[in-house]
Amino acid sequence: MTADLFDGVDEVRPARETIADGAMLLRGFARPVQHDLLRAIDGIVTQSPFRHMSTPGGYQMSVAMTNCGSLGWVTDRTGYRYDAIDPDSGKPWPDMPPIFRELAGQAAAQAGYADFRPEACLVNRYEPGARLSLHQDRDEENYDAPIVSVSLGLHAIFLWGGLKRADKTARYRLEHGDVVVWGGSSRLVFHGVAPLADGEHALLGRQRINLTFRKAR
Ligand code: MD6
Ligand code: FE
Repeated sequence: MTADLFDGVDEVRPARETIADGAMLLRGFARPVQHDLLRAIDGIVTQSPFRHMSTPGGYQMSVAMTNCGSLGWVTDRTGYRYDAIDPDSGKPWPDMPPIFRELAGQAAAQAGYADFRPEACLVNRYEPGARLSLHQDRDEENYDAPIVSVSLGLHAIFLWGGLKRADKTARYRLEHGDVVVWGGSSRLVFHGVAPLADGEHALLGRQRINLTFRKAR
């Protein structure tokens, strides 16, 4: 890792909360680099704009998505997969910005996962009413690496379940700048996002953007 993201702001000690074994919420961890992240997101969506993908069952997702990195997560009528090519542009996904890599690596390290080097970053955009139903992240080839998830903009209610779909869910409020890291025995926990409440965020307006970093292969 290069320079510490918190150089010069040593008084900022992000609060950490353990959600479950292997899963940690780092409140405000991304705030020191919020402007760099937003600038980088603008660059990504210029090359590969947000789009509403279709599920294998034929529904259009309410969350709009794009990706950066050498692999991107896509869904269409044929299923879910990681693909090096953006199906809309026909070109590789935009490169992962260095600030994304550094943030993901430092968040993972804070949560106890050393040397996290994701090659995929899914960028999700929620507008009021958009939601993500309960799911497991299991399109990756192995589950050894954690997933790092960064929340920006309007807050969301994150639903955290168990290893079975029917398990009871806990609710966590994810605010602008919060980072969730999870792996280990939590890696296959069912989770989702409740319908986004309307609001106005000072930097992002009426939306929430979530970045999820993964090692896909
Ligand atoms: C979201 N996140 O926060 C959706 N999945 O908008 C996810 O589905 C997710 O945050 C795996 C790991 C972390 C996540
Ligand atoms: Fe997920």
